[in-house]
Amino acid sequence: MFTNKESFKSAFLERLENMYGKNINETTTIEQYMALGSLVKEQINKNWILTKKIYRERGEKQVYYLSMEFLLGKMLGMNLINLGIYEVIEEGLKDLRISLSDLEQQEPDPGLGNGGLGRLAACLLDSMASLHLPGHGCGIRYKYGLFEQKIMDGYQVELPDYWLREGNVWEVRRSDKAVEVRFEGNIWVEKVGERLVFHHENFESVLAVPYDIPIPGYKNKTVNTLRLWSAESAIKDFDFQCLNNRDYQKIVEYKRSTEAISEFLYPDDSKEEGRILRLKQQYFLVSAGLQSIIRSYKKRHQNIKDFPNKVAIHINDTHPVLAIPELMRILMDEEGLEWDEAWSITTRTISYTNHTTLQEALERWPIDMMKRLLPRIYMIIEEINERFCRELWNKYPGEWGLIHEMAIIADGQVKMAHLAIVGSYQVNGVSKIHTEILKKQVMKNFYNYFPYKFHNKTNGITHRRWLLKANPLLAKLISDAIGTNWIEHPTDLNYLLNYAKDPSFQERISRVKRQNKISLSNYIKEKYHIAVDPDSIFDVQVKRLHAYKRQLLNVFHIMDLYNRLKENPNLDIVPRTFIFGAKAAPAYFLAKRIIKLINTVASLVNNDSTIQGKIRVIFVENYGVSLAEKIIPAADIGQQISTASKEASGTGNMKFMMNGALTLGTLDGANIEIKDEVGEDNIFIFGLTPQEVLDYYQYGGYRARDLYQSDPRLRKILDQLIDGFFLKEVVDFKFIYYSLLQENDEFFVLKDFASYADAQKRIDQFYKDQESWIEKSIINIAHSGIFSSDRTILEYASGTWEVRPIFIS
Ligand code: 26V
Repeated sequence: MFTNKESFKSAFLERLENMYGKNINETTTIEQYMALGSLVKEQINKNWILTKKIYRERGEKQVYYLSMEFLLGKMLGMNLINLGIYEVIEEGLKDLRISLSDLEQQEPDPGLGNGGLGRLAACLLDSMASLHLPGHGCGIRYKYGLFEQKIMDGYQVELPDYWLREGNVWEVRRSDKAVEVRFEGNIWVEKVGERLVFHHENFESVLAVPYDIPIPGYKNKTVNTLRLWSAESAIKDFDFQCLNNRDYQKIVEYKRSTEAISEFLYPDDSKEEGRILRLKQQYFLVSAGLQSIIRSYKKRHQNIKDFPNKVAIHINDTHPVLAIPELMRILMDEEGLEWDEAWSITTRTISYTNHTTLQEALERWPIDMMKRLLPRIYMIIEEINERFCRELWNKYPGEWGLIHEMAIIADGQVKMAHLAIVGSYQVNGVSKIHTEILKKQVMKNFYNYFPYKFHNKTNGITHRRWLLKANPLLAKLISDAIGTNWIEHPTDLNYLLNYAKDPSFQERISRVKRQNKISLSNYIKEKYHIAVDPDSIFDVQVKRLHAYKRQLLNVFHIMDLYNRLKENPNLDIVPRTFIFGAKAAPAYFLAKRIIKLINTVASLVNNDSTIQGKIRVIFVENYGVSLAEKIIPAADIGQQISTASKEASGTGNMKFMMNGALTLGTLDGANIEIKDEVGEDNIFIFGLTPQEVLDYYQYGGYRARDLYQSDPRLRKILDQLIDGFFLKEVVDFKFIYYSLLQENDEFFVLKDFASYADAQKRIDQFYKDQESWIEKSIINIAHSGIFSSDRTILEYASGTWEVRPIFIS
């Protein structure tokens, strides 16, 4: 380990020479990054090997977190922090006139996820390793992550994200651990004695090759593994030589189609029906993952019947739900167990977390597609369904309607959420309100039938990335005040309450925030050539673009503010900088029009000198983990303004509060729990309650048009969308206009507008009293510890997985 900068410097110089045959002066920044990465990786390797050895020898229970998405963020800085050598390396590099942060910038941000669900997976991995828990990730090594977003003429343009261009220093290809995954073909059944034996033939074989990434814990010796699978053809090179032309064509086609499986990440944009490749990806992940889990289990243990005591498998939403029939297949067809035994093992091994109640996001696959692609798996699902429906019939004789509603297979489709509930021992929601909505509404029939399966695990975020790493100035200030214990015990942040009213601490907090705002302003200036005022309120909404997240409400309020400033240039408001960051799924037309609207409003506002720079609107391109780390520490306000009942939890809300921003939010997801922690005076809540929203959906009674008619401010804004107000624009925003007035505003934007504008006004007033504002900010930081993913993981470890820490020494 590099205990001093001298030993690091000589190792670094030597590594540069060995890797590139160059002196340091001749190397490029990317080469320096690669060399540093490889050195750091080497440091991690020792404990990685040790951890694996100890896990093998002790034979204690292991957790596998199956997820189609892991939004890791850059790894160099975090790894250095976890190893406890960030400062030494920084100093050593400084001597060599290299900036560590420049090197950190070289690392591509692996965009292997869409948003909250993928980032949660990454936070949970960090917490498992930091809490000495034997928990591993299992995912797909997409060649292309979520698209890179460019804004051109105000529109989103999508470019491929080829994050592996320069290679990935953190991964190790493990060809020796490759497994075969089979698609299509047909099944024939043979009776051998009393047993039915299932034979799969004419299948298409795909090779799954794992790439392992080490996940080190914070200043401990635990190094867990994230295993990402890559799809390759199962053909060996020499086969090519003895082929005629026709076969050659076929092989090329086969190679192309297998490699396509791990080619790119699907954006969460709707209608997956017909998108056979996505289903292939799901089975690919699950089959490769389970084969490797079972292989490793068998190395450590003799008896397959003990499996649930030694292995917990968690599925991140329904995307990996085929783990249930796949485990059944392996246990029966390969391990020779009977159905009942296999079912008992499976349903004691697999647990599930739901991440959305949006109907359109609940996965369903056409029977035909599944049958053709996964014939044996489909047979097993059919059997699970039949047995489950029979059970239902016993409990609810004659209730056809109910049984039809609860069936796993119905209406020509396989309902993945139903399969997940039936085949797992636990179903988790991600915030209190979300779990209640699952129990009382979306999954109420299942809750009545399996009440003991439903639990809440409010999400969390790793405070090590989102505070210690992202906001070093604040982290230092906190440690100066209360010591460094909070890094391992985040609820210790509570001690900051003692300083909430302390003028000198307030002063320092405010200086840190200002410094972070200046850094972000510099970035914005450099990138967009727009000057923003660090003394203005930084009011931020960064997240995926979805109608239910209501970026529209935010932009309508900006239009209203602008209208009022035009009427009265002396309007007394604190200057505001509205910052947006959002990717829209490529096929999501409404979302893309909203991006265009934000950018159109931005250029109107930013170029109008008559409003004296009182408001600025910035849309940052290509929002992702790295930008979040820059933006969130600079925020005064974090907007969490989803239609109540729609956001399962939100995790951005937690990142903002932890960085001292106040939440402007609805009573939705984890906002409710944030409010309960900080108290009503330290958060800006507005809008309909979840119950009110649900009641409107159930009983009707909302007419958006009435609001358009009765509220002149709203009428003006809506008219501006279509009356040529945005002069230079060839587009109009009819589509948005109609979604609100013709389609009756599904997400209650107009309904919540007045209350939102009022909350914004309160923010303006409160901000003028800086002392009390900073006090509120400190109170938010002090209460954020409970939202660390350490707490979430401890709840999963004891309440779901029953797994204990293993100390590596
Ligand atoms: C998928 C789709 C696909 C169809 C169109 C609409 C739509 C909307 C959302 C999604 C994503 C569903 C899964 C997801 O990312 N959920 C997020 O999970 C986070 C971690 O639990 C949670 O904090 C967010 O509230 C939740 O939206």
